Amino acid sequence: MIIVQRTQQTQQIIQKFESARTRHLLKIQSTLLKSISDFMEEKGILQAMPVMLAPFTDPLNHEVSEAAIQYGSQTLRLTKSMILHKFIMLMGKGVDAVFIVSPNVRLESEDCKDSGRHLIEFSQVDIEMKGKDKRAFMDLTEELYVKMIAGLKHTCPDELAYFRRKLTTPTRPFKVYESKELLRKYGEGWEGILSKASSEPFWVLDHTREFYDREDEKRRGYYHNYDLIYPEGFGEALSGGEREYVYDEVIRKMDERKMDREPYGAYLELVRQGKIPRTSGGGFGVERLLRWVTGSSHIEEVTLFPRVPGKHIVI
Ligand code: ASN
Repeated sequence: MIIVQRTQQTQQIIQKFESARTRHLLKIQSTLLKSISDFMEEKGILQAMPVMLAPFTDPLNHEVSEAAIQYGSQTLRLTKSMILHKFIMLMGKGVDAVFIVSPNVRLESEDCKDSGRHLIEFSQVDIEMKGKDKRAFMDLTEELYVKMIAGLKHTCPDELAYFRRKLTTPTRPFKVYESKELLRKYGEGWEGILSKASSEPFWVLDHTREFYDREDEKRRGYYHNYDLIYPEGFGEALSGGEREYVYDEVIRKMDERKMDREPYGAYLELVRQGKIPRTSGGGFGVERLLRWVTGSSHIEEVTLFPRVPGKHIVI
Protein backbone atom coordinates (compact mmCIF):
# COMPACT_ATOMS: atom_id res chain seq x y z
CA MET A 1 0.00 0.00 0.00
CA ILE A 2 2.75 2.41 1.01
CA ILE A 3 4.69 1.52 -2.16
CA VAL A 4 1.61 2.21 -4.33
CA GLN A 5 1.13 5.58 -2.64
CA ARG A 6 4.81 6.43 -3.16
CA THR A 7 4.59 5.59 -6.83
CA GLN A 8 1.49 7.75 -7.22
CA GLN A 9 3.15 10.59 -5.36
CA THR A 10 6.28 10.37 -7.48
CA GLN A 11 4.15 10.30 -10.63
CA GLN A 12 2.35 13.47 -9.53
CA ILE A 13 5.65 15.20 -8.78
CA ILE A 14 7.07 14.24 -12.18
CA GLN A 15 3.90 15.38 -13.93
CA LYS A 16 3.92 18.70 -12.14
CA PHE A 17 7.55 19.55 -12.71
CA GLU A 18 7.54 18.41 -16.34
CA SER A 19 4.38 20.37 -17.14
CA ALA A 20 4.06 23.52 -19.24
CA ARG A 21 2.10 24.98 -16.34
CA THR A 22 5.13 24.96 -14.03
CA ARG A 23 7.28 26.50 -16.77
CA HIS A 24 4.74 29.27 -17.40
CA LEU A 25 4.34 29.94 -13.70
CA LEU A 26 8.08 30.31 -13.27
CA LYS A 27 8.24 32.70 -16.20
CA ILE A 28 5.42 34.83 -14.78
CA GLN A 29 6.96 34.80 -11.31
CA SER A 30 10.40 35.73 -12.62
CA THR A 31 8.91 38.60 -14.65
CA LEU A 32 7.08 39.93 -11.59
CA LEU A 33 10.15 39.67 -9.35
CA LYS A 34 12.25 41.46 -11.94
CA SER A 35 9.76 44.32 -12.20
CA ILE A 36 9.70 44.58 -8.41
CA SER A 37 13.47 44.70 -8.25
CA ASP A 38 13.74 47.24 -11.14
CA PHE A 39 11.09 49.40 -9.51
CA MET A 40 12.84 49.36 -6.14
CA GLU A 41 16.12 50.30 -7.74
CA GLU A 42 14.48 53.18 -9.58
CA LYS A 43 13.02 54.43 -6.26
CA GLY A 44 16.26 54.04 -4.30
CA ILE A 45 14.79 51.30 -2.11
CA LEU A 46 17.66 49.04 -1.07
CA GLN A 47 17.36 45.27 -0.99
CA ALA A 48 18.25 43.46 2.23
CA MET A 49 18.58 39.72 2.83
CA PRO A 50 16.07 37.82 4.95
CA VAL A 51 16.64 36.50 8.45
CA MET A 52 14.89 33.28 9.44
CA LEU A 53 15.76 33.00 13.15
CA ALA A 54 15.61 35.65 15.86
CA PRO A 55 14.65 36.02 19.52
CA PHE A 56 11.60 37.99 18.36
CA THR A 57 9.38 38.13 15.33
CA ASP A 58 6.07 39.66 14.30
CA PRO A 59 3.46 38.74 16.95
CA LEU A 60 0.76 38.86 14.22
CA ASN A 61 -2.81 39.78 14.91
CA HIS A 62 -4.19 36.27 14.83
CA GLU A 63 -3.34 32.98 16.54
CA VAL A 64 -0.85 30.68 14.87
CA SER A 65 1.06 27.82 16.47
CA GLU A 66 4.44 28.84 17.79
CA ALA A 67 7.34 28.03 15.45
CA ALA A 68 10.57 28.17 17.43
CA ILE A 69 13.72 26.17 17.89
CA GLN A 70 15.90 25.79 20.91
CA TYR A 71 19.55 26.52 20.14
CA GLY A 72 21.81 26.20 23.14
CA SER A 73 20.25 28.36 25.80
CA GLN A 74 18.30 30.49 23.31
CA THR A 75 14.80 30.20 21.93
CA LEU A 76 14.83 31.39 18.34
CA ARG A 77 11.58 32.14 16.53
CA LEU A 78 11.09 31.47 12.84
CA THR A 79 10.26 34.66 10.99
CA LYS A 80 6.55 35.41 10.64
CA SER A 81 7.41 38.72 9.04
CA MET A 82 10.50 40.92 9.19
CA ILE A 83 8.52 43.88 10.46
CA LEU A 84 10.76 44.80 13.43
CA HIS A 85 13.95 44.02 11.53
CA LYS A 86 12.75 46.44 8.84
CA PHE A 87 12.51 49.22 11.42
CA ILE A 88 15.97 48.44 12.77
CA MET A 89 17.55 48.52 9.31
CA LEU A 90 16.29 52.06 8.78
CA MET A 91 18.28 53.46 11.74
CA GLY A 92 21.27 54.16 9.52
CA LYS A 93 21.88 57.55 7.94
CA GLY A 94 21.37 57.30 4.19
CA VAL A 95 19.35 54.11 4.49
CA ASP A 96 15.96 55.62 3.71
CA ALA A 97 14.02 52.65 2.43
CA VAL A 98 14.51 48.88 2.29
CA PHE A 99 12.81 45.85 0.89
CA ILE A 100 13.28 42.14 1.39
CA VAL A 101 11.83 39.13 -0.36
CA SER A 102 11.52 37.13 2.77
CA PRO A 103 10.33 33.63 3.65
CA ASN A 104 7.66 33.75 6.35
CA VAL A 105 6.58 30.77 8.44
CA ARG A 106 3.08 30.97 9.94
CA LEU A 107 1.67 27.77 11.32
CA GLU A 108 -1.96 28.59 10.57
CA SER A 109 -4.82 26.45 11.81
CA GLU A 110 -6.10 23.61 9.62
CA ASP A 111 -9.34 25.56 9.19
CA CYS A 112 -7.52 27.69 6.61
CA LYS A 113 -6.85 24.67 4.39
CA ASP A 114 -9.57 25.52 1.87
CA SER A 115 -9.37 29.30 2.08
CA GLY A 116 -7.44 29.20 -1.18
CA ARG A 117 -4.98 31.80 0.07
CA HIS A 118 -3.12 30.41 3.08
CA LEU A 119 0.23 28.67 3.20
CA ILE A 120 2.23 27.93 6.32
CA GLU A 121 5.37 29.02 4.47
CA PHE A 122 5.27 31.79 1.88
CA SER A 123 7.40 34.61 0.50
CA GLN A 124 6.64 38.20 1.33
CA VAL A 125 7.88 41.31 -0.43
CA ASP A 126 8.31 43.48 2.64
CA ILE A 127 8.97 47.23 2.21
CA GLU A 128 9.63 50.01 4.72
CA MET A 129 10.31 53.70 4.16
CA LYS A 130 11.66 56.31 6.54
CA GLY A 131 9.77 59.54 7.16
CA LYS A 132 6.85 58.68 4.89
CA ASP A 133 3.14 58.74 5.68
CA LYS A 134 0.48 56.29 4.64
CA ARG A 135 -0.50 58.12 1.46
CA ALA A 136 3.12 58.11 0.28
CA PHE A 137 3.31 54.34 0.78
CA MET A 138 -0.05 53.78 -0.91
CA ASP A 139 1.08 55.87 -3.91
CA LEU A 140 4.27 53.86 -4.17
CA THR A 141 2.33 50.59 -4.05
CA GLU A 142 -0.15 51.74 -6.69
CA GLU A 143 2.70 52.73 -9.00
CA LEU A 144 4.37 49.37 -8.44
CA TYR A 145 1.19 47.39 -9.16
CA VAL A 146 0.46 49.36 -12.35
CA LYS A 147 4.03 48.76 -13.57
CA MET A 148 3.98 45.09 -12.62
CA ILE A 149 0.72 44.34 -14.41
CA ALA A 150 1.47 46.43 -17.50
CA GLY A 151 4.93 44.81 -17.68
CA LEU A 152 3.52 41.32 -17.24
CA LYS A 153 1.00 41.79 -20.04
CA HIS A 154 3.77 43.02 -22.28
CA THR A 155 6.34 40.32 -21.43
CA CYS A 156 4.14 37.28 -20.83
CA PRO A 157 1.17 37.35 -23.24
CA ASP A 158 1.55 33.64 -24.09
CA GLU A 159 1.83 32.58 -20.45
CA LEU A 160 -1.24 34.63 -19.49
CA ALA A 161 -3.10 33.13 -22.44
CA TYR A 162 -2.19 29.66 -21.15
CA PHE A 163 -3.98 30.55 -17.90
CA ARG A 164 -6.84 32.09 -19.97
CA ARG A 165 -6.28 35.25 -17.99
CA LYS A 166 -7.29 38.67 -19.29
CA LEU A 167 -5.71 41.12 -16.89
CA THR A 168 -6.62 44.79 -16.79
CA THR A 169 -3.88 47.18 -15.75
CA PRO A 170 -5.30 48.89 -12.64
CA THR A 171 -6.30 52.55 -12.86
CA ARG A 172 -4.98 55.03 -10.34
CA PRO A 173 -5.83 56.26 -7.81
CA PHE A 174 -7.19 53.01 -6.37
CA LYS A 175 -10.47 53.35 -4.48
CA VAL A 176 -10.18 53.85 -0.72
CA TYR A 177 -12.65 52.57 1.90
CA GLU A 178 -12.80 52.71 5.71
CA SER A 179 -12.97 49.31 7.41
CA LYS A 180 -15.54 50.34 10.02
CA GLU A 181 -17.91 51.65 7.35
CA LEU A 182 -17.54 48.40 5.41
CA LEU A 183 -18.26 46.44 8.57
CA ARG A 184 -21.44 48.44 9.12
CA LYS A 185 -22.54 48.01 5.53
CA TYR A 186 -21.61 44.39 4.82
CA GLY A 187 -20.92 42.79 8.21
CA GLU A 188 -17.91 40.58 9.09
CA GLY A 189 -17.63 39.20 5.56
CA TRP A 190 -17.01 42.65 4.01
CA GLU A 191 -13.65 41.74 2.52
CA GLY A 192 -14.93 38.84 0.43
CA ILE A 193 -18.12 40.63 -0.59
CA LEU A 194 -16.39 43.79 -1.81
CA SER A 195 -13.49 41.89 -3.37
CA LYS A 196 -15.96 39.80 -5.42
CA ALA A 197 -17.90 42.89 -6.46
CA SER A 198 -14.78 44.78 -7.59
CA SER A 199 -12.85 44.63 -10.82
CA GLU A 200 -9.82 46.63 -9.61
CA PRO A 201 -7.66 46.44 -6.49
CA PHE A 202 -8.73 48.77 -3.67
CA TRP A 203 -7.59 50.04 -0.28
CA VAL A 204 -9.20 49.59 3.10
CA LEU A 205 -8.01 51.83 5.93
CA ASP A 206 -7.98 51.47 9.71
CA HIS A 207 -7.61 47.93 11.06
CA THR A 208 -7.20 47.23 14.76
CA ARG A 209 -3.96 45.31 14.60
CA GLU A 210 -0.51 44.70 16.02
CA PHE A 211 1.15 47.05 18.52
CA TYR A 212 3.51 48.42 15.87
CA ASP A 213 0.89 50.05 13.63
CA ARG A 214 0.27 53.66 14.55
CA GLU A 215 -2.88 54.44 16.49
CA ASP A 216 -4.09 58.02 16.26
CA GLU A 217 -3.05 60.01 19.33
CA LYS A 218 -6.27 62.04 19.41
CA ARG A 219 -8.65 59.46 18.06
CA ARG A 220 -7.95 56.31 20.04
CA GLY A 221 -9.01 53.18 18.20
CA TYR A 222 -8.23 54.69 14.78
CA TYR A 223 -5.23 53.01 13.15
CA HIS A 224 -3.17 54.66 10.42
CA ASN A 225 -2.82 51.45 8.48
CA TYR A 226 -4.17 49.91 5.31
CA ASP A 227 -4.84 46.71 3.42
CA LEU A 228 -4.74 46.39 -0.33
CA ILE A 229 -7.42 43.99 -1.55
CA TYR A 230 -7.37 42.18 -4.87
CA PRO A 231 -10.56 42.24 -6.93
CA GLU A 232 -12.63 39.31 -8.25
CA GLY A 233 -12.79 37.59 -4.88
CA PHE A 234 -9.02 37.11 -4.49
CA GLY A 235 -9.01 39.03 -1.20
CA GLU A 236 -6.15 40.51 0.80
CA ALA A 237 -2.97 41.36 -1.07
CA LEU A 238 -0.98 43.62 1.23
CA SER A 239 -1.09 44.92 4.75
CA GLY A 240 0.91 47.76 6.21
CA GLY A 241 0.78 51.04 7.99
CA GLU A 242 2.41 54.02 9.56
CA ARG A 243 4.33 52.78 12.57
CA GLU A 244 4.47 53.39 16.27
CA TYR A 245 7.98 54.57 17.20
CA VAL A 246 7.44 56.42 20.50
CA TYR A 247 8.51 54.25 23.42
CA ASP A 248 5.55 54.94 25.73
CA GLU A 249 3.09 54.17 22.96
CA VAL A 250 4.86 50.96 22.03
CA ILE A 251 4.87 49.80 25.65
CA ARG A 252 1.26 50.82 26.22
CA LYS A 253 0.14 48.82 23.24
CA MET A 254 2.25 45.78 24.04
CA ASP A 255 0.81 45.77 27.53
CA GLU A 256 -2.74 46.17 26.23
CA ARG A 257 -2.12 43.06 24.15
CA LYS A 258 -0.63 41.26 27.17
CA MET A 259 2.59 40.58 25.29
CA ASP A 260 5.67 39.17 26.94
CA ARG A 261 8.21 41.97 26.48
CA GLU A 262 11.21 39.81 27.27
CA PRO A 263 12.02 38.44 23.76
CA TYR A 264 11.68 41.96 22.33
CA GLY A 265 14.31 43.38 24.74
CA ALA A 266 16.93 44.50 22.19
CA TYR A 267 14.34 46.10 19.92
CA LEU A 268 12.62 47.85 22.84
CA GLU A 269 15.92 49.29 24.03
CA LEU A 270 16.44 50.83 20.58
CA VAL A 271 12.95 52.31 20.70
CA ARG A 272 13.61 53.64 24.22
CA GLN A 273 16.77 55.36 23.02
CA GLY A 274 14.82 56.99 20.17
CA LYS A 275 16.84 55.14 17.54
CA ILE A 276 13.90 53.70 15.62
CA PRO A 277 12.74 56.27 13.06
CA ARG A 278 9.22 57.17 11.97
CA THR A 279 8.38 54.92 9.03
CA SER A 280 5.60 53.44 7.01
CA GLY A 281 5.57 50.30 4.97
CA GLY A 282 3.84 47.10 4.13
CA GLY A 283 4.22 43.72 2.55
CA PHE A 284 2.55 41.48 0.00
CA GLY A 285 2.79 37.76 -0.61
CA VAL A 286 4.39 36.58 -3.84
CA GLU A 287 2.14 33.49 -4.05
CA ARG A 288 -1.05 35.52 -3.59
CA LEU A 289 0.12 37.86 -6.33
CA LEU A 290 0.71 34.87 -8.62
CA ARG A 291 -2.68 33.45 -7.73
CA TRP A 292 -4.37 36.71 -8.69
CA VAL A 293 -2.49 37.32 -11.94
CA THR A 294 -3.08 33.75 -13.12
CA GLY A 295 -6.68 33.69 -11.85
CA SER A 296 -6.08 30.42 -9.97
CA SER A 297 -8.58 29.27 -7.39
CA HIS A 298 -6.15 27.83 -4.79
CA ILE A 299 -2.73 29.21 -3.90
CA GLU A 300 -1.50 25.61 -3.91
CA GLU A 301 -1.85 25.61 -7.72
CA VAL A 302 0.69 28.40 -8.16
CA THR A 303 3.26 27.27 -5.60
CA LEU A 304 6.01 24.85 -6.59
CA PHE A 305 6.40 23.42 -3.11
CA PRO A 306 3.12 24.25 -1.38
CA ARG A 307 2.78 24.04 2.38
CA VAL A 308 -0.97 24.17 2.87
CA PRO A 309 -2.30 24.33 6.46
CA GLY A 310 -3.22 20.86 7.68
CA LYS A 311 -1.88 19.09 4.60
CA HIS A 312 0.89 16.52 4.62
CA ILE A 313 4.10 17.89 3.07
CA VAL A 314 5.66 15.50 0.58
CA ILE A 315 8.60 17.43 -0.81
N1 ASN B 1 4.61 43.02 6.35
C1 ASN B 1 3.53 43.58 7.10
C2 ASN B 1 3.77 45.05 7.32
O1 ASN B 1 4.76 45.58 6.84
C3 ASN B 1 3.35 42.90 8.41
C4 ASN B 1 2.93 41.45 8.30
O2 ASN B 1 3.21 40.77 7.35
N2 ASN B 1 2.30 40.94 9.33
O3 ASN B 1 2.96 45.68 7.94
